[in-house]
Amino acid sequence: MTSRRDFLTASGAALIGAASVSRVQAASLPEAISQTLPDTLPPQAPPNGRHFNPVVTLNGWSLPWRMKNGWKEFHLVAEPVVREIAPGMKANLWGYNGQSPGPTIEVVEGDKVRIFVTNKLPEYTSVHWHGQILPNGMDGLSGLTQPPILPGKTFVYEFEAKHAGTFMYHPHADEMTQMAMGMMGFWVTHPKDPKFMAVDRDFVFILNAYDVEPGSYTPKVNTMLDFNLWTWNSRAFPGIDPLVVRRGDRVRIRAGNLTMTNHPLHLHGHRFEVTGTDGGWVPKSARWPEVTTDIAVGQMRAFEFVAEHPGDWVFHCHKAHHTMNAMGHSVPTMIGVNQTDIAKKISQLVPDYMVMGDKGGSMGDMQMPLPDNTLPMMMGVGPYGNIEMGGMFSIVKVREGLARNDYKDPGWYRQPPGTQAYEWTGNMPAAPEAPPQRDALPSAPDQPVLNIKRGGVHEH
Ligand SMILES: [Cu+2]
Repeated sequence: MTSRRDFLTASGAALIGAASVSRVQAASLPEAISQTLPDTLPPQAPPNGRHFNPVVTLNGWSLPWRMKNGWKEFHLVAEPVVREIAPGMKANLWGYNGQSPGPTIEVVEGDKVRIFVTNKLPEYTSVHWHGQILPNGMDGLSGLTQPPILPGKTFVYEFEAKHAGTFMYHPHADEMTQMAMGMMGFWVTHPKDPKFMAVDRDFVFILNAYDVEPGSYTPKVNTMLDFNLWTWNSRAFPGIDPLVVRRGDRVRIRAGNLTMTNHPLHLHGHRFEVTGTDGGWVPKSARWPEVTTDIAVGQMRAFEFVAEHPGDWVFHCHKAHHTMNAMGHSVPTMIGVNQTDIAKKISQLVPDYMVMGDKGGSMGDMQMPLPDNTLPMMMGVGPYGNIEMGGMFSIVKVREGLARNDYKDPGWYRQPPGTQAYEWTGNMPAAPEAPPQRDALPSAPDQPVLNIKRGGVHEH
């Protein structure tokens, strides 16, 4: 693994000699930096080019560049990677520069950007710069605007980053397979004026999803809707880092949706406003207060709030099955069903059979034998017990007096005395009873029992 710090030092040294190189030499490939850990790397001020306030990629990093004759040059390598989805589970994915998703690309409005894309996949690919206004031939549509990038080949994309905002990149070649395998990345074009839309903390992540059968390592690439791992930057809770902010900070969160369904992102304890959409910034007069914002397929959203209230505030997709990990959806509802007798009978046939959820779930407590390389459906342990969450779930940790660049997990919040829910230990009043029925209801005529099976097509 090459650390970003090492690279920046090395590229700084290389730049000293860069002024005198010829155009021919300038056409040499920039170093392809790789990162193999799923850690959130702290943001670093740009070493050259126009100044900007860098973003924080959740469980990810931003790609270093080199300046060459006024061009900002990046080198993406499309390749197979191993991504830890959460501690206890790894997946064989495809991505860029050692990771899925690939590194975030950060440029400034007006930058001339040159991206070298080397294909180390076993099949052709291309890169589409989702949301950018650019020349048609740079749009990355394999077969339409360019030939495919064959295995072993390198293509060059060149365009000006015309508009500040939130973008993504992903292949437009064998798209269903390549996106199901994790090929995608975030792109932020910062405003020319670093004071415009300035925030104290700016977090970015991609909403993505996988279908990895429990016990296996490679996603199924023909799945259309029935995914079983709902992830942010190819991480599932508790593998997603917390969003650590200082009380009083103005915080921006940007998310882009490359799954096949929408995600209503919900934040506890604060009201926010959507400040950026696919087409750019939302004027102040057109914003409204929210605690949930839905992000449709293919969309990017930026939203902002002032972190006024200290605490551990949950931030998650509000689709309940998107805050669960694999194996969640073939389980029947068994609330109120006494399964003791049936369990005895079934266990004669299936020795490992267990009773599930007759008191309403408690899946976080179930001691189920799991195959290797899978995550429990609901996990994460908090200061008061199981959190019983997975998937698209994290915690915004608002704390007093953090340093500007401090993103370290501060641990659990301690609620001040008198501000936490508590157990009632006084007397219970007698519950009122309904008066006895005077007339029994007329009995219904005999009718055939309809057995209507719910579902058919399930939306996920
Ligand atoms: Cu969701």
